[in-house]
Amino acid sequence: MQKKTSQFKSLLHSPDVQFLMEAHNGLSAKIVEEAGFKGIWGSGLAISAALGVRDNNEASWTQVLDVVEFMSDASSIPIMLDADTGYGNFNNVRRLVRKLEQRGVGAVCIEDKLFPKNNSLLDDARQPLEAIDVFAGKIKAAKDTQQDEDFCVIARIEAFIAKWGLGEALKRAEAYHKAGADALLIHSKLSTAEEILAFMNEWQDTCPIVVVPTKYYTTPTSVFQEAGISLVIWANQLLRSSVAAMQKTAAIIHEQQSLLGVEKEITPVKEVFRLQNTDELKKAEERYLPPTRTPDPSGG
Ligand code: SPV
Ligand code: MG
Repeated sequence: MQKKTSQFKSLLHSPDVQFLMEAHNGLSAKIVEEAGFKGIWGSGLAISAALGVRDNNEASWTQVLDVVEFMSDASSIPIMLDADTGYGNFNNVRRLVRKLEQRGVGAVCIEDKLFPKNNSLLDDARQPLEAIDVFAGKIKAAKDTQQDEDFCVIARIEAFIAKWGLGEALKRAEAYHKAGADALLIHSKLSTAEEILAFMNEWQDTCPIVVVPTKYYTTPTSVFQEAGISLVIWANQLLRSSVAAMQKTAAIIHEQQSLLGVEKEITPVKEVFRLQNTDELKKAEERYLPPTRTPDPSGG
C-alpha cells in the first residue's frame, strides 16, 4: 500500500477530476473509504458540528487533531485536513504540519482569513482576509517544515467569499503558488459556478485547482472536468445526512416510547460491530489469550 501522502499527491495530479468526501470522525472516515472514495476531506464545519460547537475555532487545534487521529487510524486512504487559517501564525502552522505528518494525514489545507475564522457559507458574516504576504509566509513555512516530500499543502483563496472579486483572487493565486502551494482551493458560495469558471478562464494552469460545490451543487461534474479542475470536495453531506437520520429516529422513539417503530429502519448492531472490525479482536484473543477454562465446580 502506497503511503497516504503519495496516494494524495497522485490524486491531485490525476488527468481526470477526482473527489474527496467529507468525514468528521473515525466511523464516517471508514464509511467514506468503503463507499469507494480515494480521499477524505476532514471538514472543519463537520468536525466542529459533530463536537457540538460552532465553526469558529471553538474546538482547539489539538482537539481537532485528536479527531483526525481517529479518522486516520480508521481508514487507509489519505485525509486532507481543513485546518482553517492554520490556527495562528506561520509558527503555529509549522507545529501543525509536524503533528499532521506524525498522525499519517496526507495533506493540509489552510485558508487566507483571520483567526478565529467564520464559516464561509454564513450569510452576512465578517470575512476579513489575511494580508497576501503574511499568508504566503504561512504556506512557505508549511512547505519548509514537512519531512515527507509528498505531503501536500493546499492554499485556499477566500477572495470571492469576502467579495473582493476576480482580480484579487488571481493576485492571491499567483502569490500562493509562488510561495510553494501544491494546489489552490478557490472557494465560492454563489449558487452557480460563475466565479469558479471565471477564475479557471484566467488561471494559467500552473498548479492543480480544488473546488467545493456545496452551494453550486447543480453544476454537472463534467463542467468541472472540462474547466480543468483537479479535485472536487463534497464537503458536508455525510454530516447532514446523519443529522436528518438522528433527528428522525430520536423523534419517533420519544413520541412512541418504544423501539418498535425504528428497529427495522436502523442499522443493525451487527453492522456496527463489523465497522468496528470486531472479528479481528476475536482472532487476536484466540492467539494471545489462553483457552477458556470452564470453572471447576468443586472450587479447587
Ligand atoms: C468545511 O467543510 O469546513 C469548509 C467548506 O471549509 S465551507 O463550509 O464551505 O467553508
Ligand atoms: Mg472549513
